Amino acid sequence: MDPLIITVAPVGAEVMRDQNPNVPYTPAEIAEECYRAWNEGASIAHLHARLPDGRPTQDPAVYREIIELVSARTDLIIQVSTGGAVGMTRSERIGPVTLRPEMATLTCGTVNFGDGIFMNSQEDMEFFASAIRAHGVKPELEIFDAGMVENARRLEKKKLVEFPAHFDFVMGVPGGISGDPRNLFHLISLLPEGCTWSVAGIGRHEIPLGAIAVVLGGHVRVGFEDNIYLSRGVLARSNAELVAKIARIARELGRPVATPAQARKMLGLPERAA
Ligand code: KMH
Ligand code: ZN
Repeated sequence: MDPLIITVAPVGAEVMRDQNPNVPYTPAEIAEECYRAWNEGASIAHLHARLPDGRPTQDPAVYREIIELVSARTDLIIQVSTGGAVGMTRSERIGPVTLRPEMATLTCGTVNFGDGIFMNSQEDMEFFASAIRAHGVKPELEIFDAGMVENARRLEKKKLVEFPAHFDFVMGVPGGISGDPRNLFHLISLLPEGCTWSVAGIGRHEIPLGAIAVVLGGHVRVGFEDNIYLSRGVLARSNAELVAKIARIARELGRPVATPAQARKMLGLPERAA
């Protein structure tokens, strides 16, 4: 089995410090969390940006600052969000892709997102897919519900994404597919030939679904974007604790953890210049 790619999602767009005081906001704080997560075995950083008061922003200047700080201290694969936050416009959301990071997310459909609606119409998806492609960035196809895999296939038919691609199953968002392990088996069964996949379980689903991915040969995303608890009722002190936990489980189960260089190879990304 290939080594396990661990993605750290250190901040997201929704979670705030009143829920966990360790949530990073500033570029320096986000970069520090990425550095600690890298030390524990993360190989991809799924980045969102925040303003100093914690509000989400897609401002490329803020992303640039985070990326420079992360890349100065680690060889993490940089993956920017094009999801941003519910309610952001397309042109806002695409902002960080103009920095030509190695990867960017591409959500393959609209989904209820708690009380909001995370809008990704066909036209939106084609806009994001075209821009990601035009900038030479590798997409990670975000799947919040089963029909989204079919939408990904439509994008491939239109030559807006290439297969085999890398998918991420986000499971347990209120409004999307639930974190029931049976759903993970179903999603995997829908994947086009040769595609790689990871799972991002929301809240209490994060580690159990991650453990299943470890066994099945998939990959795992952990971090405050998806889950703020280390165990029931115990807030994680850092994203690194969540990375360390899934890395420990992987090792116990006999699955080595990928370095960023190994992850680049598995994902078909060019090597990073030393
Ligand atoms: N914040 C969510 C509405 C992504 O990063 O591409 C969307 C999201 C997905 O986080
Ligand atoms: Zn995200």
